[in-house]
Amino acid sequence: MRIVKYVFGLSVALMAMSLQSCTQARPENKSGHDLWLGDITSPVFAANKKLLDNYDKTLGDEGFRIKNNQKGDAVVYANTEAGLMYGTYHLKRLYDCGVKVDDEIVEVPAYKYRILNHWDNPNLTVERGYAGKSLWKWEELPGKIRPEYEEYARANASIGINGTVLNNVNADPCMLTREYLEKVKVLADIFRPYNIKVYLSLNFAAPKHLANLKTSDPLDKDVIKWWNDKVAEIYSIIPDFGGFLVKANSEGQSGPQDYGRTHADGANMIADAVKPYGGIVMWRAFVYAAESPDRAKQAVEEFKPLDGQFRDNVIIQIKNGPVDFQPREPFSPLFGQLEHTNIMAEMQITQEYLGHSNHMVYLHPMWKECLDSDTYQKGKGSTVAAETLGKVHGNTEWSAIAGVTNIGDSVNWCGHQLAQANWYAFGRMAWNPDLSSEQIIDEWLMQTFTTDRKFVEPVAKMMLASREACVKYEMPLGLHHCFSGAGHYGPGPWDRSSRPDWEPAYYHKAAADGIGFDRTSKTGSDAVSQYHEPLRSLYDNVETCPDELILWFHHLPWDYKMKSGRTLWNELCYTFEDGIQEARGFIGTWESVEKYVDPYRYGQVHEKLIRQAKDAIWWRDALMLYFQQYSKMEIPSDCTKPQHTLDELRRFRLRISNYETPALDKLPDYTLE
Ligand code: GCW
Repeated sequence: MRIVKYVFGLSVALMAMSLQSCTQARPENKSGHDLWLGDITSPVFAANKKLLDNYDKTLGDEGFRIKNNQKGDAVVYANTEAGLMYGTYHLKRLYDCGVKVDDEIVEVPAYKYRILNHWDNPNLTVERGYAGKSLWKWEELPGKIRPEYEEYARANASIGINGTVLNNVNADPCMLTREYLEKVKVLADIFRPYNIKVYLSLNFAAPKHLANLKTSDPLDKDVIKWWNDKVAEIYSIIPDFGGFLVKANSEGQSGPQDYGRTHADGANMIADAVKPYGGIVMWRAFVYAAESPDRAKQAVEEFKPLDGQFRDNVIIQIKNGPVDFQPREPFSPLFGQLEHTNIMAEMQITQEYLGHSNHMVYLHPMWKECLDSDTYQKGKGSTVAAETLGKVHGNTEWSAIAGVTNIGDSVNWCGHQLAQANWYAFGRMAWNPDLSSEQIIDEWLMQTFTTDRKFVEPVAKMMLASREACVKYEMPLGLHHCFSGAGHYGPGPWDRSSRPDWEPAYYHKAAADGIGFDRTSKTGSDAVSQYHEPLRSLYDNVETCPDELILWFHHLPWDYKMKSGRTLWNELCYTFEDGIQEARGFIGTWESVEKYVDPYRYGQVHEKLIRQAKDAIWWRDALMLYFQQYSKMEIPSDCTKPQHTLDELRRFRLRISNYETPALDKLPDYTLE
């Protein structure tokens, strides 16, 4: 049995119910469109909604205007039903947050394509999924329809998401079979009234797998025909199908390079097939080869030479950082390297490297840091946001942003009671990348818990500090990818793997002479040169490189003197210590607001915050005791004492797959006394 589920607060769930009742009784208006009325029982939704008689260009197809009428009631105006829906949700949000409509409000979404990526498999596992199993019960579809499908659509609509990729980028070819397309159709039909389009990840070798063709070469005429026919079939079943997401020639996935072709050849073949139907192809830039000396450089090396060769309905989907969703990365330099190619950012909402659903980490500050970063491609102001919005090269009609979801079938949707904030924040950011982290978390807390400032202020402060705390206890000073290979949960700086670039030592490079990845121009991999000036020099010079990325770009001796005057070794120890203390502090903050939260949610969060603080010490113990073998230096006596020896930690085995988060009682023993 499922207990009460909160989607961005019970209030939105209630809103969702009202939406359903009103969509069932939509009268026709004279323009021939359906008129979306909203909930007639709630005072705020007694407000009028009005489709505009003449198309208002400033609002476009999804924007809205809210104005008070003479009686002082708010009225939502839009060109489309989607606009009315977004406007009504906005009004609801204002109402829930106690904001009165005085002046006219005009809202238009920034990104055209605001898309969730599910890494869900047909067998119901979710790659890097920490909230139970997949929401999509493929074996029950198309016959049985779960209420969650529509709840999901409403929650997304309330934050402006307008597309969803249903399956994992490590794509099972079966998703393109008629059998599965009939299942996908059911979801597409449920999502359509909420202005959400369905997309699929495709397996590039599908022609071989599904039709026994001898090849999947994108220039082969039978292969091209197969894709054209397949796409025609898809659109005959789902007329507004959005298009495809593709992971090709990456981590064992097939791709055009298997046949001596380029990413452009592959992407264009699919793009040509979907073009007549208005579909798009999101082609991922997450590619790297095991033998490369610096994985961080590879996306630029592969995609820059292809600039200008992609069809206009191809969008290159770039992870925020050049390596892989680490708690802090510099922005991917590819955002500033293409001129004639559409690009979009891929953020990770699921916390693969940020403590899964055991840790409370509010991610908006991390994404905003990326979007606000200046690439300097066309001088100052060429931010990642401006690049991906198409403002730098004038290709705004292809602006897009993707978030790898943290949604599963767990009762609270995201595994941690506070992790819905990240789903919410992603949607709000895709709608308006200028919104501050403060505003978004405030909104979410007020709608989800209470508007009482005695609750909202301390909890917002805690959540706003959480990402930086996680950086401090998992990757101080830019030290990246020290994760255990077991599910990327917890530390494993000593771990070995089948590929060098899957081993932490490839990244930390700890040795007697120091630590860090030398990416400088003179002695290192020269990854700095993929950044435009003034960043190139800023990162290249150890004196000017910001502390938080110093070990990302430099290999430094253990006794290197930091800007603080401390040795590098001590700076690492004290940064960890700050992370540990901050994580401990979160427990106290949460305890101080106990009376504002129901016992069920209070208890769940409390238990996890305790584990988070313990994990922070575990991270410090593992990394610093391991590095101590090389540095031969002592952990300062005013830092938290290690609770395990290096040997004990090395012997500890976490047995989890890539589809789950560890149970709290399966983690190493730690005490917070
Ligand atoms: O971060 C890595 C993950 C893989 C993932 C891959 C990708 C879906 O460890 O699980 O595969 O990135 O983004 O393709």
